[in-house]
Amino acid sequence: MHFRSLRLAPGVAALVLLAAPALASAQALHAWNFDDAVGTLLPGVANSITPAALFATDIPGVATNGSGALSIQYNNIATTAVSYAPVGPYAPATGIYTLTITVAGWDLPSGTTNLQTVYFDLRNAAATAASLVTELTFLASDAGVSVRYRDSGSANNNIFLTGLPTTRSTPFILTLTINRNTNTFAVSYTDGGVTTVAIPEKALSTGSAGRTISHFDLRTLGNFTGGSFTVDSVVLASVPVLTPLQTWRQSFFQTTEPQTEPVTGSSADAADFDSDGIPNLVEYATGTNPALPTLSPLALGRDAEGRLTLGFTTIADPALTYTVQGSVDLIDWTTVSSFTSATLPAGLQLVTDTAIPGDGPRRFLRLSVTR
Ligand SMILES: [Ca+2]
Ligand SMILES: [Ca+2]
Repeated sequence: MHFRSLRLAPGVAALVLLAAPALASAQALHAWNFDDAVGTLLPGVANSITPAALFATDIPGVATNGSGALSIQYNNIATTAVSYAPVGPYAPATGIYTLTITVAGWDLPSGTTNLQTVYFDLRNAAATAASLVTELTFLASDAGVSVRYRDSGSANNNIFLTGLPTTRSTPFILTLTINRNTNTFAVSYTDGGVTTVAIPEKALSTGSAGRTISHFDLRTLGNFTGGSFTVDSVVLASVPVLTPLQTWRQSFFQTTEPQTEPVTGSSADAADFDSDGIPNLVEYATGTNPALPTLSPLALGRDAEGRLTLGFTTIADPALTYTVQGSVDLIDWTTVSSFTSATLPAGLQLVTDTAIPGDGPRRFLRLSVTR
């Protein structure tokens, strides 16, 4: 723990008390890494692999990590009975997850009579069309390749991203983010180093809400010949849900975790990055900018009886405890008031000292913020 005192005005000081945090980091749940240099070519040969074949066992040169299974189809799954291998003990009823698919390229023959598609989808255990949670489709047509997003088994929810060439040999990275806390999803893609949000956060269909994602499937729909689809990797990962403080720290310091040693590290709670005398955690707790010199967040005053008052703004983060303490010698401190946003709604607070005037020649108040 570190202590840091801040003198704001005669008789007033602010203090921040720090505790070491223990926070989770991002975790890859399942990763299918294709171990050849350019990715695994999925040749456009009609029905070359039997339905429900697994990458790990049926396609040479493909490796998988983790206990999950990736199912691949080459023929029309819509008319074929398929048994899916489960993606391990994976039941994301809550939390945020990303599915990142790195495609090395493709060569999908266009045609209007038999549209060529490659599907990525996440399904629940039942693996029925109505249980689709999300679905991403590369669709080859005369107009080029589209990426189609669908959040249910219904074709009515299609949203198309058009303009991709029918043939390409440069990486295309597609990321699907599923937020099970809010039952929403979003899609972005990275092409040539530029990331574009294709679908901002959008509600999952009612047919998928509350369902368990337990299967991942990559397949082509329609037997195309003379083309190919090349995949580098498929990674399913959980994304930690940031606390309000982590979100704040990320926005100002590009990191979710505080630097702990030395205490002067720019993102440390007790650090004063902008040298305005206010520690970062106090800047956060009182709503000021830690990267811009700020006037004191504390306003000292007196009430009608002559007691000291301390005014300051609090934020709605229940993890914070605000404590006002008083002292006559800056050595021994007693608590005047202690509260959280659960006991006192966020906003302007005015704390009145418990000491009566005339107790001594000097009186100090300070604000302590802990988390
Ligand atoms: Ca500061
Ligand atoms: Ca500041």
